[in-house]
Amino acid sequence: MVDFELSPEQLQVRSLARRFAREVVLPRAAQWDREERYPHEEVAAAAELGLLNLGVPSDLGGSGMGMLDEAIVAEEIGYACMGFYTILMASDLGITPLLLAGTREQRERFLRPLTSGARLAAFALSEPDNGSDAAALRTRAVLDDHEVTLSGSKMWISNGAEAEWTVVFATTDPALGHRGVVAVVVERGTPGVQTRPIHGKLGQRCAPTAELVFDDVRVPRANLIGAVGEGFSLAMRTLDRTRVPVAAGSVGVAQRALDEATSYAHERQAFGAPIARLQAIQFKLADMAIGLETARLATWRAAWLVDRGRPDAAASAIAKCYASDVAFRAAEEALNVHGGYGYVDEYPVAKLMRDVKLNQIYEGTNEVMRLVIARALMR
Ligand code: COS
Repeated sequence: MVDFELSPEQLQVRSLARRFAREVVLPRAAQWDREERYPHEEVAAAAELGLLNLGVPSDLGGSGMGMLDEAIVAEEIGYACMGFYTILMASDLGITPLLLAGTREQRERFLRPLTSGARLAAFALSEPDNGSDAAALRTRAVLDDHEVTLSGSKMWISNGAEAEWTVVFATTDPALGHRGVVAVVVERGTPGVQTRPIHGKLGQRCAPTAELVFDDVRVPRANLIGAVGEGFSLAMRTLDRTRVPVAAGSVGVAQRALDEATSYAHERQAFGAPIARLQAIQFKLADMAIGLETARLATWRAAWLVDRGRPDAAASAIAKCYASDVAFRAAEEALNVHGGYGYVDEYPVAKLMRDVKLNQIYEGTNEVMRLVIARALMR
């Protein structure tokens, strides 16, 4: 059965997230962007409302949201500020490997503490020399009976310096390819970990990004998540899920672009009337609406599959790729509707475009998404 009606609980979640996004996040987002400032107080406020670490199950003190619920929240937050979205949802990316493969003891130890206050997790897969070819990672993990020793470095890590702990993917032997990969939790403050903030990003400037350098970092073997050699498939299974909220955040940006463009088109006069009367503008708005509606459908379907226990790599990749392409195009068209005003900070559309560019790149580039989709077709 197909049902497009949200449940009363989902409508409640949406209205909570919408109010927070529009009253707290949206009015401050431009300033955070200008100052490249991490919004401590607002992240704490989101945590207070239960909008952080959405996937932590209720038996561990969390919200225990399903993927469609997460998508609903992600869309609302993405509407207000994609950088703020990344702070919140990169934490859900960090907790997902534990949800999938953590033992009861590991979940208690790492997930429960995240439910009090503004505590973040992070996920470290990419490296300075390895992004799309994730199986070629070079960070080394040497295992003995009691400890794992890590050396190497991880790049582009959202929340890397702020997180309470980070799931780090490393190899026990590069010659084993993906079969040598392990996933291990590294807590903040562990000796030998250096964090280097990355500055100068085009967009999402309130979301902190770091390089993490590991110099003979020793953690208990009890921090290994899942079996030795299964780290790569754990990373892939994680991303099959977390690409859905990326799609949803993109849908939020597409909706915002359409709203901003529509409102400006009514306000701006040219040739003796509001430009909203011009078919050239109307067609742009109509194309944005087509993209928005279809991207939301693809996103909700991918979320629905996750919630049914049937996460689908291709469905998530289609949603993430399509929604982020639609959102980038919508932001660009919103800028075109604004003309010269769209190109400066006075209106929010330039920031929408700068911010959403990253959605086409992170959690797997849209080229990798097409690879995932094509491989599913060839099977
Ligand atoms: N779920 C579970 N297992 C998966 C999987 C998935 N979605 N995708 C692949 N695997 C498993 C395969 O089954 C295979 O295991 P076996 O050999 O035991 O069968 C193994 O992983 C290797 O798969 P594959 O050969 O397809 O891997 P590739 O090295 O060709 O890499 C891509 C595949 C490119 C899709 C992968 O490297 C990728 O997703 N890269 C992008 C990484 C990314 O998103 N980075 C962003 C970091 S977070 S901001």
